[in-house]
Amino acid sequence: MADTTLDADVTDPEAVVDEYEEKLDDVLATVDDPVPGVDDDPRLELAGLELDRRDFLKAGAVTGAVGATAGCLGNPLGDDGSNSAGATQQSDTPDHSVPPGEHDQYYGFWSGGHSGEVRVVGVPSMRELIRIPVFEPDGATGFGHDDETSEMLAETGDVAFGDAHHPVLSESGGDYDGRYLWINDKANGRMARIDLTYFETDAITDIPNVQACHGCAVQSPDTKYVYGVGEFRTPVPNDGTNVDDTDKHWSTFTALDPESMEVQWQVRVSGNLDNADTGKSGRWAFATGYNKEEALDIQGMTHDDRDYLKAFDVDAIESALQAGRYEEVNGVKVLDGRKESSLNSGSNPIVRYVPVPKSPHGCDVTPEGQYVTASGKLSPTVTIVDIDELDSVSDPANAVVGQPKVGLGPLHTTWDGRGHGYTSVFIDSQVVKWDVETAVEAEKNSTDPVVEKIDVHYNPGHVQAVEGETTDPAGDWLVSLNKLSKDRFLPVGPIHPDNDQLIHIGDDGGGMELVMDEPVHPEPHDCVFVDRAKLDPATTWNKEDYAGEKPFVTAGKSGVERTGEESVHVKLSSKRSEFSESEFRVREGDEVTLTVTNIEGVRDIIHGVAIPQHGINLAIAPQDTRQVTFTADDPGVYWVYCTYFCSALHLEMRSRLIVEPRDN
Ligand code: RUQ
Ligand code: CUA
Repeated sequence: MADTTLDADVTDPEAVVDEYEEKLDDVLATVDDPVPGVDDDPRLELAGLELDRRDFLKAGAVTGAVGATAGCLGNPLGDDGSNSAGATQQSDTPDHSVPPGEHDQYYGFWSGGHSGEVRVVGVPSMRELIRIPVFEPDGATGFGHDDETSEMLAETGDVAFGDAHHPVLSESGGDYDGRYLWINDKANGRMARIDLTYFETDAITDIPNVQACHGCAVQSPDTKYVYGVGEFRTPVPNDGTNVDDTDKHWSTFTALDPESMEVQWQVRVSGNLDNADTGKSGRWAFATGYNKEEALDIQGMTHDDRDYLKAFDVDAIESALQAGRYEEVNGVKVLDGRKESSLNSGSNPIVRYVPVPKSPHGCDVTPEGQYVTASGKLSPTVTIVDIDELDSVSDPANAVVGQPKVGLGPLHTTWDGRGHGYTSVFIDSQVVKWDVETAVEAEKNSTDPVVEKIDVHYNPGHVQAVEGETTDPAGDWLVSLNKLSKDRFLPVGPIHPDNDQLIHIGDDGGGMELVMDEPVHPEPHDCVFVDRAKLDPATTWNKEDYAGEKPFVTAGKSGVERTGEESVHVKLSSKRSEFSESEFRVREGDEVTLTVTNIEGVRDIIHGVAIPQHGINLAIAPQDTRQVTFTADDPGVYWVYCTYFCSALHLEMRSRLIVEPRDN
């Protein structure tokens, strides 16, 4: 096997960059689609610096120079010297500002990458409204601190973090219905659901047979399934057997039930899987995949000039399930969807393998549902597949109906509902707008379909247009989620924020317009937007929603109840500005279950419960009840205090935990 590791002795920064560039050039040179030529403007404008687009990542070697000019940039937007604030005041510039007291038009849900959270952002203001913890505990909201949420985390892996990439919203009739949002955990093969009434994670599933759950999609139009896309190939079961027999290593495509969050079926495939989307009619789900070579290193994974877009025929899969043509593995029905599988040999294959240029990444279906696209990553093209053709062609390759050349490093594509695709191109640091029908009519590798390119700063991953994943995109705003911010913000140490850029796309005649930069905590991958009219979040809890699971503790029902020789149940109610008990006594060594209800019915009035030296931290919203269990090991007096500044007497909102020595 060829040596693919970097030269261990190279430490000179320039040499490291050169080596990276050479390897990238090698990989790109083997793509059988030609790389864009000299007709493209290769220069990327950076104030005080000129970089060749192809060499853009070399900018890492000159960050000192960029940093040195950061204080006098003053011209981040255009030649007219306007900055983003000035630009919004020009009458012909789309106004993204939302005055004090007014609301944004859209909710945006951002994945938080390895912060394991989802962030809620108002669009177009780009103000972050709140963060919803999903795979990691969060002190601010008490998630993962109370019994219920900490047990949910513990039972689904008990790992320190999750890597959340792709938020997807529940749909009814092809439109967002405001019920749920799902998000994957790439690091641990999990899928989580957020209840959009309470904006809280209410379920996590640890998916069997999957190590890295990457892509995420719901089956349009009515959310019949939620899909988790297993990326890494691992032995199944992964218990030390078959470590070297890579034929017994799998990537699987998983379908979960949206309500029960239980796995319904899995399809194991040839090669691996990456990102996903679904057709609009309910029949098809799609996933890109790189590493058709089933290699274990980068050189092997990028060896062949073709990979596959995989088209999963849901009807055929359900028929095969009904016919019992599955194997039960770790409690899950697994269908063999590999290329040579007997389930793929007849006239009704469960997976069609559509050849596309090597290592495709983004997988995106057009709003009306006619085409699915695979964005090239290592090819400068986007491959367009006609979904209806999948049924009529004998060779899936013939379902490819277009392949516009958009630029270097295409990653993801989104839609404006007016017939345009917008593709992020990572290496070129641009968002490229192209015309879908022109692309279908044009020759492959034509640049004719390209309508416009806009520079972004820098190296975009996902792009998302507002409601771009519905059948009826709003078409006014687009966000480019850029991985690197470099010179855009005050330097804050070596770990920089990413840069989300808001771009107005509502004026086809006037062109795309960069409106603002938004620094973001690492590392969002993807986002999804929904018009505010389609969500109806609660402002207080409805206690009926947890009746039978947890008590609603009023002042009259509060107190200490001994439940065993070494266990007590402490019940408290809370309101401004007191807990119902000014103290509660337990004995050394007791297991203490503490149940606290916030009896207020007024929105915004949250009470917290913190107990020093016990790690206890609850946040209780109006009409909510939270429970936590701990052991009172150390005799002494501990002040219990409210953590949310709830009233003028908030500091006085206290109680005392008294742990009496057991020998007394
Ligand atoms: S995938 S950009 Cu999960 Cu592109 Cu991150
Ligand atoms: Cu209740 Cu502060």
